[in-house]
Amino acid sequence: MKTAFITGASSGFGEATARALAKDGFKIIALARRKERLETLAREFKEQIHTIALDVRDKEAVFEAVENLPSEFKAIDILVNNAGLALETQKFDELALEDIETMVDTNIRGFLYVARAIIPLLRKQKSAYIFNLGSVAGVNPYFGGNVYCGTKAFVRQFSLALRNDLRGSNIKVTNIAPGLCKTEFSEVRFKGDKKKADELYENTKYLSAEDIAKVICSILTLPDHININELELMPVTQTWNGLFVEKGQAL
Ligand code: NDP
Ligand code: 8X3
Repeated sequence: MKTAFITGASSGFGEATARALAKDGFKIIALARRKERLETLAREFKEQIHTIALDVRDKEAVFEAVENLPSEFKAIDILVNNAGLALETQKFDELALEDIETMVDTNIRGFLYVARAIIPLLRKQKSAYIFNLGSVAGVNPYFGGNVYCGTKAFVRQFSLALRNDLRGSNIKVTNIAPGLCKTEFSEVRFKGDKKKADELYENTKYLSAEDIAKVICSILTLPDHININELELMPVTQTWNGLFVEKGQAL
């Protein structure tokens, strides 16, 4: 039985991927801060799931949890490094310092702590897989995206560069870069303003968390010699906005 370590497993992509892989017979290590949410998963999948309630920004806690994994969960085949968030859509110079720090500390530092703690375990396997959750925001610099776009550009470039370091190891790495997808993401971004979050998804078709889980599961069925470096996906309703030109600006 293979084992997947999934961060952000209490909601959205992480939870959907945990469910999909558990249904496919994987053992799951499900990590997030909200213990109650993880316990719901654990009740459903019983001994197939080990839960870890912690904040990925807590370096010591991340390394300690990985060090103290139960022996039956120590052989990790798949890492889904997914926990992350965006906060607000203000201009960078209006953004609260605390929000800037939370995004950088979660999407970059916490993400790296998890990768650094898990990769030595993946190296012990005959073959293994890392899925990093990037975003279309990593290549599309949209208005109000500033720090979030930067963190996802980091995830993208790190994912590609990591492939070099893992040369010869049979560990694959894919940067998954989704577009508009309805999860808790926008509610978190707008700090609980559900109305504002829902407006984004009104009268259009968006991706679902289950769509992302399907993409991850289908990549896992590909022949061993194929590495998908990056996979960008959007709903068919979403396209790019083009470059912006300011009219009437005095120069
Ligand atoms: P959700 O808000 O639904 O899920 C985010 C998950 O991350 C939750 O399980 C949350 O759990 C966890 N998380 C957040 N901060 C921390 C932390 N400090 N420590 C541990 N866990 C944390 O969002 P999505 O599922 O949509 O997002 C998952 C990833 O995909 C993110 O990296 C996001 O940036 C990215 N993404 C999302 C898109 C979208 O449109 N939804 C599109 C492209 C990329 P808890 O609060 O319990 O800790
Ligand atoms: C989430 C998608 O376009 O809101 O990464 O940044 S977007």
